[in-house]
Amino acid sequence: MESIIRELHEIEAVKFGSFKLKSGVTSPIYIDLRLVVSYPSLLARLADLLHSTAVASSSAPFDLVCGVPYTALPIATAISLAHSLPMLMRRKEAKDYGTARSIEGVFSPGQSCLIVEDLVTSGTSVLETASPLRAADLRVTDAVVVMDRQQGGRENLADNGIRLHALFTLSDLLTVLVSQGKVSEEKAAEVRAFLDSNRRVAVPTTPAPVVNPVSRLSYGERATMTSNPTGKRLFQVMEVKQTNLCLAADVSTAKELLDLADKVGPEICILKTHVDILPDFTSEFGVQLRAIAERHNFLIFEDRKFADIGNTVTMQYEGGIFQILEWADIVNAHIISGPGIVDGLKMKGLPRGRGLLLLAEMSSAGNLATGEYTSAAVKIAETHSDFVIGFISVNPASWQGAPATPAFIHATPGVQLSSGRDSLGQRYNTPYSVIFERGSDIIIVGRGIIKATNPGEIAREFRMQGWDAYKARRSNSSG
Ligand code: 5BU
Repeated sequence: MESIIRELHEIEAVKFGSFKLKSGVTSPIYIDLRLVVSYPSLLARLADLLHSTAVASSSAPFDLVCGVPYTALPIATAISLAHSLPMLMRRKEAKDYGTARSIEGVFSPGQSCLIVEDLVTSGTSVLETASPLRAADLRVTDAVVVMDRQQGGRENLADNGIRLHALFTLSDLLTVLVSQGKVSEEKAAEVRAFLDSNRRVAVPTTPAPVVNPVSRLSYGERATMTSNPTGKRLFQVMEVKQTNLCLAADVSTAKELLDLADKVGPEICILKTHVDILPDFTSEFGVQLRAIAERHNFLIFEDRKFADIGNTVTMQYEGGIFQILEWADIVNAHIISGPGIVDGLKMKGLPRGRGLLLLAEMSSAGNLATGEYTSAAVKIAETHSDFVIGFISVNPASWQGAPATPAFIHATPGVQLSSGRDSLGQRYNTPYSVIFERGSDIIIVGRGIIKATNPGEIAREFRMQGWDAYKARRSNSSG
């Protein structure tokens, strides 16, 4: 330990000054392990020590190793090479092309994965890497780091079922540097005083897991609570097919859409369309899509986002080129124009047994559907619960004042295998976050699936993640 600390000091990886950490805390000391890539023999020794520390303190061997991006990636690679331990890489940003995976590498469910990190303050970065690994059914029980800053990381990780192993602590570092005459007693005292006043840096708050009666109920049980035939059928399809995945089929032609519907059909409960983007739309489209929907037992949702007065939307729903009423089981509407829009759509839709989703929240950055607007959507839904089957929501667990009843379903767009954004304001959460933490029922996934080389395969992964999160939510709330 002493020689490693000396070397880190020699390469100027230990810096004194005033540094703002990721946790927001300002620290008088900063350890910059990114420099280590320039010193291969030091990198190799660090990797070796980290590996032996983790293996010595763990009861079972690890199948895989995964570094927290970015600083720990070369360290994890060095461990992987030296110990023939296969590596995984977690993507930091959501990718909207290629495979759209959040974890790169080969693994099977149930394998154990050691997390490697440079240093730990609150433990947030380790948890951010553990989360998608766990969502992929990997076992994450141990993390090994070069330095524990002794600011709550160990405790925060333990609270999340992860044991922390460190080569040394910040106190060790100070002791060694003082004894070697590299740092004055005064400087060390200043850092120790900082440590004493920042003993527990909290993990930034993530939405609290949902523990309410809705989350205990199965989709099947909720099917019995709604009077709308489409709402009932939707819950039943979800229960029978074990899927809470809705595909946003935003492809460029009707032909492509129908091909995709057939491929992904087995994995989904709903296929969502934007019919006005299809240049080759013909009146046959609805019939063809309904035949595929019947074959694979899913519902069709035209994401039309009606927004006009009641009288106009009756014509837009039924008429024009698209004749949406003929083929879409579900449509949605903004409530900006007031409850008359629901009356108008209901006049046409209810006799046909169709259902309506109200836009209570949106996924895009800076949208205005928040607070009282969201509560107003719930009130309108309640007065029209024969036709309104639920909401487009993003964070229903946090709804204050007017929480919706279990008869209503929540569908959430902005879902990818890792959280992030696109370049035009779309914001992404993971299936686990949407279903377990935010209390929604359906994940709506577009580019996360359609841009993948094998949409059927990636849809299965989304389905499994969404379903696992639903099962986890139910067992979490039944205790
Ligand atoms: P994406 O490719 O997964 O970002 O596609 C999301 C889809 O959901 C796309 O069809 C949007 O039109 C739709 N969407 C959305 O992203 N956000 C919203 O608030 C609503 C719909 Br409402």
